Amino acid sequence: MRSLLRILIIFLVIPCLFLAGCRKPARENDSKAGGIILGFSQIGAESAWRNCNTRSVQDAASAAGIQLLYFNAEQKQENQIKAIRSFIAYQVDVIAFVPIVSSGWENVLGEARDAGIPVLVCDREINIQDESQYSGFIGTNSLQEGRSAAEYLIKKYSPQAAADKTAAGTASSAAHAASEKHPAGKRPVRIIELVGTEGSSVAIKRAKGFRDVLAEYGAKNGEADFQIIYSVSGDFLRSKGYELMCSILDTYKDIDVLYSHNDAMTLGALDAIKERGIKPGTDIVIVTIDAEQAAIDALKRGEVNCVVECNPKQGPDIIRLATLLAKGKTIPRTAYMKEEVFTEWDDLSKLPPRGY
Ligand code: GZL
Repeated sequence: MRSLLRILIIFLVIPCLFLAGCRKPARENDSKAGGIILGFSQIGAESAWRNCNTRSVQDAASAAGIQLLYFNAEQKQENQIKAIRSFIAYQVDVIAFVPIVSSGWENVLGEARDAGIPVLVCDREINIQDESQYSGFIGTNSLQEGRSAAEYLIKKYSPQAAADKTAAGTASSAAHAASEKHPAGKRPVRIIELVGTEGSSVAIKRAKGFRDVLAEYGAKNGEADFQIIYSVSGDFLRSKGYELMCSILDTYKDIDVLYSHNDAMTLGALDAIKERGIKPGTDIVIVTIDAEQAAIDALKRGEVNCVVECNPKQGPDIIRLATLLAKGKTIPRTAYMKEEVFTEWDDLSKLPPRGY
C-alpha cells in the first residue's frame, strides 16, 4: 500500500505541482550544505547486496541533512526513467541513479541536462554517446572483479599449486585435488557461469574480465586450459540460481567450476548442489562475487572457494559527490570503491561482520 502511495506521489502529485506552476518550496537562506534535495533512483531489492546499497545511501543522506527523494524502480528501467522525470519536474538539486542496464538513457539524461540538473551515475555504468549528459560515476569495478575471479582459478589449477601442496605435504586441499584432476596437458577445466542481469554493465564486465584473464593464460601456455561449457543469466536472483543449477546438474557432467556473478545466485546454486549429494567447494570449485555474510560463511565452511568483494557501502561517497555537484563543483569522471578478494587460503578469523 505504501509503495503504491509513493508511486502516486512521485508520478502524479509532483508533476501536477510543477504543471500548476508550483516549484519545490524556495528554501530560505538556502545553504547548500543542508538545503540539498537529491533524487535517487534505485534498481530494486533483488539481493542483500542491493538492500545494503540502499541503506548506505539513505543513512549517508540523513547524516548529511540532505533531503532524499528515494524511488525503488522494482527492476524496471521504465520506472527509473519516470522517476528521473519526476525529479526533474520537482527541480531537485542533483539526480543520482543506479542504471539497471547500460543503454537507453540518452533521452532522459538529455532532459536533466537541459533542466540544468547534474546527474551522478552510481554502482553500475552506462553506455552513452554524449558523456556530457552525466557528471561522473561512483561504483564497483566489475571488469576487475571478473579478472580477480579468473586469477584465482589460474592459481588454483596451476601445476605450481599442486607442487606447492605436495612439497608442503599438506592434506589434500581442494587446490591439490583440483590440480591432481587437471595436471598440465589433461582435459580443460570445465566451467559453468551464472550471469547477472542481461544488459547490465556489471554482467557484461564481470563476464569480459573473467574471459580476458583466461584467454591471456591460455595464450601464454599455448593451450586452452579452461573451458566455459555453459553460461546463462540468473538475473542476480537466488531463486533463479537454484532453478538454473538444478537444470544444469541434470544436463552437464564433469562440472569442475561454478563462476557466479553474485552471491544470491550462488546461494541458490549451493542448495541445488547439496540436494544432489555433491560437495560444493570440493567436487565443484565455486567462485562468487559480492562478499555477503552468507557467502563468507560458506567460504569458512569450505563450500565456496573464492569470494570477490563488491562493495555496496557507496552512500558516503555518493553523498559527498552529490554535495559537490549541488555546489556547482566538478567531480572525477570515474571513481571505484575499494574491494578485496577472499579465498580458501586466507585466514578469515579476523574478518569483521559484513553488514549485508
Ligand atoms: C554490483 C551490483 C550487483 C550485485 C548484485 O555493482 O550492481 O547488483 O553484484 C546486485 O548482488 O543485484
